[in-house]
Amino acid sequence: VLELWHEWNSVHSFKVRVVLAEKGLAWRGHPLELLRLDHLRPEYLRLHPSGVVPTLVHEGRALGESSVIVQYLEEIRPRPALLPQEPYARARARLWLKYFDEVVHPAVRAASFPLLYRPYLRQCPPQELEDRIAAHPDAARARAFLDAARQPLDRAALGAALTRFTEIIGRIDTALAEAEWLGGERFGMADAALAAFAERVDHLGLQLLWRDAPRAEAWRARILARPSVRAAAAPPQHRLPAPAEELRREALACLAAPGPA
Ligand SMILES: N[C@@H](CCC(=O)N[C@@H](CS)C(=O)NCC(=O)O)C(=O)O
Repeated sequence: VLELWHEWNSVHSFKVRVVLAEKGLAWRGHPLELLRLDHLRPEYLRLHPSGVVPTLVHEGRALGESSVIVQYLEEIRPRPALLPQEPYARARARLWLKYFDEVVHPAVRAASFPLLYRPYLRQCPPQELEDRIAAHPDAARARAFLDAARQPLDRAALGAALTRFTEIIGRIDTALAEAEWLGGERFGMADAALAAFAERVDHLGLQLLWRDAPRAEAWRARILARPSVRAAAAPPQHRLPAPAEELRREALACLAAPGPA
């Protein structure tokens, strides 16, 4: 049986849940709450020493890195295929996975800390947060939690993240001039990864970012209606509250404000 240590509100976990659903694979979930810092408990750090989610365990063996996990799933369950057969098309699908990990995720993180996590982290007893975060193997990641709790909203950083969102949407739109899906003629791994981005943009209440990109906007509607993507979404009891209207407006104002010279 496949077991997945994941967080319902994590985009990397989302990507893996979409692929599991596309392939009709049964899995047993071990949900962690990142804001409670469940991922820093010793039992999880033994499984994934970097202290990030997700981790897949198959036949007693643990595997981290969401893009490696989804390609592993492709190999153990080749049908339906989510990677094209033709080598160049296959390489391009892998480039989308890399783009998601290296470009999309940092932007999602930079927007999610102020808009989704900060309201919760600001309410944590400061000493408790500090004690728990001390176990984080990555000092920069630990700092992001502490800064979100203590520092004023960094408008320039939020504006930069949302500018990056519009660039990502632009890139999706350009790619869709060639085919209906990022994966080509059929839904594929690239779509599964970017579905997590589309879902997060909605969660943040920033749907209007798609409005100048009609092909991407149509893809967003198709992808969010897809059964595997719906199955991957957090059940209401696990879904973090969306940003309050005032905060959402502030975020859009950060996007509109000119960046530093
Ligand atoms: N490259 C890793 C990154 C995983 C990652 O950053 N996961 C986030 C959630 S989307 C996480 O665990 N964050 C916890 C933290 O920053 O402390 C992968 O693709 O699995």
